[in-house]
Amino acid sequence: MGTFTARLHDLVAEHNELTSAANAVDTTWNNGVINRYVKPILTAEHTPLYWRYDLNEETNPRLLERLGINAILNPGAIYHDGAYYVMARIEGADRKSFFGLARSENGIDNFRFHEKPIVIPEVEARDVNVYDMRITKHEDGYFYGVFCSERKDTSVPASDTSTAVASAGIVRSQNLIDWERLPDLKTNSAQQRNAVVHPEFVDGKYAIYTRPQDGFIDAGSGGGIGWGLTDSMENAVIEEETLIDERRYHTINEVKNGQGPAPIKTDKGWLHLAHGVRNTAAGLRYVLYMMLSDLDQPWKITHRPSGAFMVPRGEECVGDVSNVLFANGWAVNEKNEVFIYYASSDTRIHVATSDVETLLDYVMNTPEDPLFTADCVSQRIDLVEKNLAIKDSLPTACFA
Ligand code: M1P
Repeated sequence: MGTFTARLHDLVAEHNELTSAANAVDTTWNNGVINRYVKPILTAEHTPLYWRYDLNEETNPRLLERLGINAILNPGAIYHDGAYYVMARIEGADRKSFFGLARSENGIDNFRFHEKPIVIPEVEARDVNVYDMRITKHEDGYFYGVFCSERKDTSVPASDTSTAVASAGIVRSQNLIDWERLPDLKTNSAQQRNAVVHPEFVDGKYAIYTRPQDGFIDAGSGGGIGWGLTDSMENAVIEEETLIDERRYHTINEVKNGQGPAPIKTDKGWLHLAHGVRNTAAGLRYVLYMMLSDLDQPWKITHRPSGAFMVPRGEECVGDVSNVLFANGWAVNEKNEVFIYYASSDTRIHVATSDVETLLDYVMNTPEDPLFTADCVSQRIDLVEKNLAIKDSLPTACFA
């Protein structure tokens, strides 16, 4: 077998084995709220070979990879027509990200990409980079995709080649594949990332979760998760942004936070997933947290369980940007099972599963962070004392 044929055979066999492998619940860890899974659902190596290699022996006799993929992360997600879709952020070796739509029948493995990367039409100010799409199925009938469009900041001296401006780019679609570009979201904030369309009209207007940020992209100077209304998505303008979830000193979102996917509607309120960031000696640490907001007034948070809902674990702790969990997509099926698609350390995508009832129990019955260590101790002692009061009815080993 010649070099080309032998290499092609091996590449295809390895790729096929990877993309067809079954996933399974990780039985080494269980907190009762979610199941984690043994394997990531998507890695850079899962992307189609024909997106990376020139498969023509005449032009690529050594079968070298031409356009490498560095990482796959931060997917938007949706359950649609009986299947699970993720709109993955795929980062090429050139550092630019693009979107790829992958579909799975069961939501936990065997994700297959649509034939080509998704084309995001440009607006006049060209996007230098696009990433982190949130997909919302809106009651107006469209799927909206809101993503970060990053451009060079032209107000800084030419010698500054890294300062960027982030805007919320908006697209809409009826089939998740063909997207119509709408003008970027306009707000009074200098920067806008982590924007998400709320699934229903509020007072006859479109509602958008935002992250007001005044400083430059790395400054982390935003105040928290915001909310605003716009008359139209064809020219989305938010005149007034209100903070609905402020950052607080010595919490998991002390440095910054951002709304994850569009919230899930339940009979108890809107379930929210978000990320919170704090600083450590090893750099920023990104974790996930949840909240519940009022059914009729989604901007009013009614429950804030203390601390993190999910933190990086094991191999999730290490990657291109270590110590990061980020989730901007989840999917709910007819059985109210919830599939949380999260990325670890800006490198790979995983799934965690739960269901609406369990998440509501977690959100409504986990106490809030009392913000002072003495109060945290009292909170824990209350729990201990309640358990000690029923000690005789439980196995002795519970109190070891
Ligand atoms: O590197 C971690 C994350 O950093 C940014 O998140 P945020 O918008 O909250 O600052 C984004 O670049 C995100 O894509 C990335 O995962």
